[in-house]
Amino acid sequence: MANAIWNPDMECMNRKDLESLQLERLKALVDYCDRNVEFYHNRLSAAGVTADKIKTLSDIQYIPYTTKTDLRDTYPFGMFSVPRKDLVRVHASSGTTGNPTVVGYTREDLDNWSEQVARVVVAAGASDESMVQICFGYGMFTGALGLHYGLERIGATVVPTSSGNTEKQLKFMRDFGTDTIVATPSYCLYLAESARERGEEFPLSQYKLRLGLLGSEGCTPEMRREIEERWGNGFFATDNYGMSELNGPGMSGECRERDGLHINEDHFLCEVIDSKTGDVLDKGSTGELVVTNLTKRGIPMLRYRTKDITRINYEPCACGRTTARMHKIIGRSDDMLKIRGVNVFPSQVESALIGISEIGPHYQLVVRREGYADTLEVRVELIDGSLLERYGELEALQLRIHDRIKTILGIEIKVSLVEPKSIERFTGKAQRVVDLRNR
Ligand code: DLL
Repeated sequence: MANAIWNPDMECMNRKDLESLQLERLKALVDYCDRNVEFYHNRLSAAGVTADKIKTLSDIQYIPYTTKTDLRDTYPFGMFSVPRKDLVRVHASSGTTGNPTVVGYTREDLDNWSEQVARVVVAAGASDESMVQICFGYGMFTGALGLHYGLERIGATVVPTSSGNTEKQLKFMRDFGTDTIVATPSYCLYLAESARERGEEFPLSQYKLRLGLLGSEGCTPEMRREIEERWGNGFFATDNYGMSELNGPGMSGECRERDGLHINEDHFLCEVIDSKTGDVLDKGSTGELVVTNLTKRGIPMLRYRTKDITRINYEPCACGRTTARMHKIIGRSDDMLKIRGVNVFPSQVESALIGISEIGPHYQLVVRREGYADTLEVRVELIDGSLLERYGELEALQLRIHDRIKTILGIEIKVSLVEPKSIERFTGKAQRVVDLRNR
């Protein structure tokens, strides 16, 4: 796989030049929001902020945060800043409650978006030689079309299979010699599993798959190793991140060093805050990521609270890029389960489960309230269902898993080992948590 840089001028810029470009863009954005979006005009006026008050990047702290609730409250187009005829696309992300969040793109936005994705996929190792199967659902979700346009921009051959229809996905992969896959980590793993169910052996040597552009949901290093071992043949999985409110995929992605996700900093100005107090944290601290999309025009985003937990490393990378790198998403502040006062992220449970040969990579966390106490049940699938009848072995395995998870979380849990294939599979983002406390 190639080790190229798509836009060295931007990706390898020295920090001083980058920061002055960010400042110039930030001022222009504040002015633009003030003049074109009533919502922002009101917010900025109430806070006493105008573009000429922004003298340094740290003056961003005077701008109020924007949240998903603001987008929902102004559904569908209340935060758009251009007349509808200037929009060339809309996308939406479906939340679990209330109105979806709707986002709009001008032609210039689509152009910037493709550029951002082009950088991310080239950093991961894709090139104009790549044959890429996009297994994200095409539609209102930003994942498929976002990656599609970025990959076309670099000249890759795109195979837009969309999600689902596993048999056909595998057939095209074999027949076309697909070498790169775009999917969620859980779907990439599921495809490998499905190939084995057709009677193929791990590692899956009938396939030419070498590169995974995986994103849209978290993936622990342990799960990534599992995915790579199943596909075999040097399959190299990379992580990329984004969200529809910030265009979609393309905000950041890993290079071949896989030591953090390079942020497209000329487009995205990032801060890390304490999600409880809203205070901006020192560089390098772990907290909630807040992003200002410096170049977005259809629906501009000032200090958007992502709810994703990470930290940012500003050291230059061995790959030659100087852009800051965000750590893999550790969890979401709203995904974090508070169980008997302890913070629990699904990713912690995942890292405890991977590597135990008797169980598959599918799991679910079920939280209940019994009396006044919260309980956590971790449901895990066995690879061999006949173990359910061998009580001695089953109990020993249950205890081993229990102890591993308990050591990491520090709280009592219940482990249930369940039949193979009894936990629901997802072609999009996997849903790991079932919270029954408020039912
Ligand atoms: O998931 C955009 C995307 C598509 C990114 C394809 C990468 C690849 P939304 O549907 O709006 O957009 O969901 C955004 O998904 O706030 C994170 O919580 C989560 N997420 C996205 N990428 C990652 C990742 C797309 N690499 C929400 N790791 C975000 C962990 C991720 N979580």
